[in-house]
Amino acid sequence: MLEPDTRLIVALDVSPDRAVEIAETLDGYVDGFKVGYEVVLAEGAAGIERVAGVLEESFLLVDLKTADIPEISRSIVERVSEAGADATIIHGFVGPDVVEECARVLPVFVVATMSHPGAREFYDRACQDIVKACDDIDGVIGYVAPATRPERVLEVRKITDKLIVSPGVGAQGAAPGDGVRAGADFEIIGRAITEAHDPIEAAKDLVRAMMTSRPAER
Ligand code: 3DU
Repeated sequence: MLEPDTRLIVALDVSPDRAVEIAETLDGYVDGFKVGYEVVLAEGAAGIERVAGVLEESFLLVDLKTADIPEISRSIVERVSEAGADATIIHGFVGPDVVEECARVLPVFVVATMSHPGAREFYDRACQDIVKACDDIDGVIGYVAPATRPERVLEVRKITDKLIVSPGVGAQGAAPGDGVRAGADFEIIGRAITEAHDPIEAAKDLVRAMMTSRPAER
């Protein structure tokens, strides 16, 4: 299970070889890793298996932002599960039937809204409705909400007691701690670590910075 400790999930949007290397080095130090299309398009499910294979302690989240009809989404999640993922990410805008079907197979995080500026156009308007519609679904373990707009994290936190994972720190402009201070349990950080000269030091610095701005335990 994903337990908050460092509160850092590292997004490994890098080649499978590099993903394995960073995962091996930071396993047990960070709470989790996230892999997605960079790894899967390079090596298919085998790329996920390789990363899962080196993790002894940290949680593995597979992020394909699945957004198809229920049957197809379910079969995608089945493959992701077989490859060794502990959880996966499903878009919320597709509706609770898709989320429910996927959550029968593997624990899921639902995207409530996204971190880029364009998410204001459409996704933000659906954010509260998505969380309300998905919160009673067994297998939904949490939501993705943006550290770049902490007010959205707050909005999600008011509705749910489930986990919130928050991307947008570092390369996208949010500061370490912006997500957790607004009520997220974890921050998902990619390029600020994977593109750093020393990813281990970068991860440690980010965790220190997050700790100093942490809210009281909930
Ligand atoms: O910007 P970074 O390099 O720290 O990476 C952020 C990761 O989080 C990346 O894998 C991206 O796909 C994911 N993500 C968002 O950035 C924004 C979202 O709303 C959802 C996921």
